[in-house]
Amino acid sequence: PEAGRARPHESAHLHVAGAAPYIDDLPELVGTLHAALGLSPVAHGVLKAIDVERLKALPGVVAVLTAADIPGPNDCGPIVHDEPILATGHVHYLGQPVFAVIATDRERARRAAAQAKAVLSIDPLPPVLSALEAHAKRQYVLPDMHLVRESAPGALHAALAAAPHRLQGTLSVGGQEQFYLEGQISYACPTENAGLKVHCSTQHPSEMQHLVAHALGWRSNQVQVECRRMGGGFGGKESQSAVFACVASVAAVKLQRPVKLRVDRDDDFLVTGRRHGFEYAWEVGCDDAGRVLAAEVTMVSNAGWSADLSGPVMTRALCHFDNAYWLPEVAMHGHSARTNTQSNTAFRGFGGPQGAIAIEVILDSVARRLGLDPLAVRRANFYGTTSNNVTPYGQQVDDNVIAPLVDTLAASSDYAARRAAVAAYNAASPVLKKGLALTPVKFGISFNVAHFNQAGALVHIYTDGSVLVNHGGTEMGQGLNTKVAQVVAHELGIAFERVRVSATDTHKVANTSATAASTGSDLNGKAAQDAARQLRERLAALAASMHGGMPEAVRFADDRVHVNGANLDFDALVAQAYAARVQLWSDGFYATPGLHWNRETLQGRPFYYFAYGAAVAEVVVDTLSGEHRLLRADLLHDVGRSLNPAVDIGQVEGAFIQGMGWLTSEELVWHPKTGLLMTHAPSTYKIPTANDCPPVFRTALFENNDNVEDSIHRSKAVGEPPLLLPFSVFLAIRDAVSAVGGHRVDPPLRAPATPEAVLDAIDAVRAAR
Ligand code: MTE
Ligand code: LUZ
Ligand code: MOS
Repeated sequence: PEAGRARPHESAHLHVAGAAPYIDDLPELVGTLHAALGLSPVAHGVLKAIDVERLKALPGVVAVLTAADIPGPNDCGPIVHDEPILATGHVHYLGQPVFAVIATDRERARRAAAQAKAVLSIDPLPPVLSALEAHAKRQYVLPDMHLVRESAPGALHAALAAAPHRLQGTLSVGGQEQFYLEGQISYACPTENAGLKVHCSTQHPSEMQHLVAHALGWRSNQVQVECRRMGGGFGGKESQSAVFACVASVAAVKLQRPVKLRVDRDDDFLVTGRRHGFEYAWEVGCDDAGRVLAAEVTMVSNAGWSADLSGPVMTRALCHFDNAYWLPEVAMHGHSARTNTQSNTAFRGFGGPQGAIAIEVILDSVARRLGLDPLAVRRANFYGTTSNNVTPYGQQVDDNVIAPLVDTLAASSDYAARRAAVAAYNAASPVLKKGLALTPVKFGISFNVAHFNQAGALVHIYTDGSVLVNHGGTEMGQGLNTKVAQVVAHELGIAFERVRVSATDTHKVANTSATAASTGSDLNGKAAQDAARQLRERLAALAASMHGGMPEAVRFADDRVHVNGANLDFDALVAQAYAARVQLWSDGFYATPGLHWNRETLQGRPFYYFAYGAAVAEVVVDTLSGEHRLLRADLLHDVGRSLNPAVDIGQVEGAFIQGMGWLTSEELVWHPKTGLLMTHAPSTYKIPTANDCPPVFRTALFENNDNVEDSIHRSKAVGEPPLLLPFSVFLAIRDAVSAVGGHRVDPPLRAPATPEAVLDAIDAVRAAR
């Protein structure tokens, strides 16, 4: 059967040959113009004037757009309408687009836009550049969120006061740049009679259609947005492709010429936001075994200058603070701080990693301060299967496999023996210290905005028996099109090679959700299956009418149709269906059942099911330089019944390395006075490379045939959950630093654990010893 077969990504042969076209590779239409954005050179100020005439006189410049040129509302905020496309009145961060230059070629457009400093008159105001500074000023993009679960009013504080051990701490975790290899790009082409086609590298074509129409003062049916593939999105093209789509579109319509807007890497960093950095203050009460009796945490995210998706990100952070653990009395407070920096947005995990890492560090601190083994403390706190299994937001955890999964991994990775070996190594090694950690993951699957959990698809069977699928999801390298094609081939009993998936296009499937929250194959796979099933039923009815027997008994397999003892060729049956005037195309639709959510109380069932995983990491830290190496990683991850184990293992490995980059090497530094993001290119911003993969890297999928929910072929979403597996790397580094103090001092290690951060933590451990 096709579902469950390991096969390469449908475009892999094109990717490796450089033959997969991205938007900048599409043949340009005659008359195409190029846009570049003029960016605010200050982090905060009052915009007094733009010397447009000076820009227009520059070589190759055809037009200059400012906010005044936007025909509709100057707004591209995805949820809250606090985000002008081009700045007016105030500038809110260094890098904010203020104007756009449209020129005959990209080079000239960029040269002119680079004159921003000379043509903008801005009265500077003091910027607020850190989340804690904004928090102190109570400056937020959204109202506070509080998620509290108490057995009785006041029980949390009573439990904290009565607990045998009461601990407090703080933690700082940095943000992360998506660093998609294909940068943000839109190519807008006017069509006839006030129409527009936009090629946009986006995870959310419907939202781009909607925002472009809004900016133009048009209706949605005038705008078509298409995306064949992205060179990566990672959340960075869920909402933040909008400013590029809107600027290119407004220019194209105004000039009635095709306009392309592609920013270079530096501008991509300066204009768009990324993963929210978080600051935490926590307090827990626990018993002698390290079992948490009560926990309270305050999380402050750096939202940047506007709301963007910061609300749902904070919601997901609050709903993942529990990770795999039963917290009987718990209070969480979330603040989305407004700062004069880029507006932070979705990034793989969407706040989940930021929520869950806090409890992992807390449990590690509990273990250190009580002198217990961190894995024993984790196990003591796992959710139960029949009791102690309700999350703080009121959803019962009824698919819990965390204990058997961790047991399997502890055994296969030889955890206990290696723990002893690491201790022996450290006893004999004064400078190099090894660390080992095992961390679990539980991740909720579904958009935490319930109505986004819907999808549509179209399946066409042509008279030659070939099949074309279109669905609302977008392909960003994650293998969604491969999985959807497998689902359709499986349903029709035909070879995978017969099925082609076409570009995502708002003219084909309407009102789609972002391809995000890891739900792409869950939602679009189900929608495509629904369409294919209708076609199969029509073909079965025809076959039964010709050959006798029950339509339900007709079987489709291996390009053949088995009916009442006869055995037909699929193509021949299709040709007969056409001649019999049977409709050979169908739509399909899916909405995830059973979800409900109260946004005021933060209670309900936001997730259809949970995905689980665990990882063991072993590191060695050089205590003189602060550098570390990951020596070995063992990953075990639950994808239910995998739709495609090859693609899934690639997702797990990729997410692990990407998350490791977030926690170890990717550091964002804003100039403390000017607010310039100084790490705005690969020269200063360090993502992991192939060389950072551990020499021993073992990834396995957990045997779990029992997804309790009716997901597509009982598979589980895989895109984001494994990004939490590299918590093990951060905690292994923490373990190695802790070894410096003979495991008697809890190390104050911040993320990313750069050499500087590791040395700071080692200094603190030595000072406290
Ligand atoms: N994998 C690749 N190669 N490129 C990407 O951009 N994005 C991740 C993940 N895996 C991404 C990726 C993110 S943030 C999400 S939400 C999911 O893929 C989205 O796709 P899916 O829902 O189809 O898994
Ligand atoms: N919720 C969520 C969202 O859980 N994941 C997402 O990617 C998302 N995007 C927009 C709004 N809510
Ligand atoms: Mo993924 S952060 O939900 O695009």
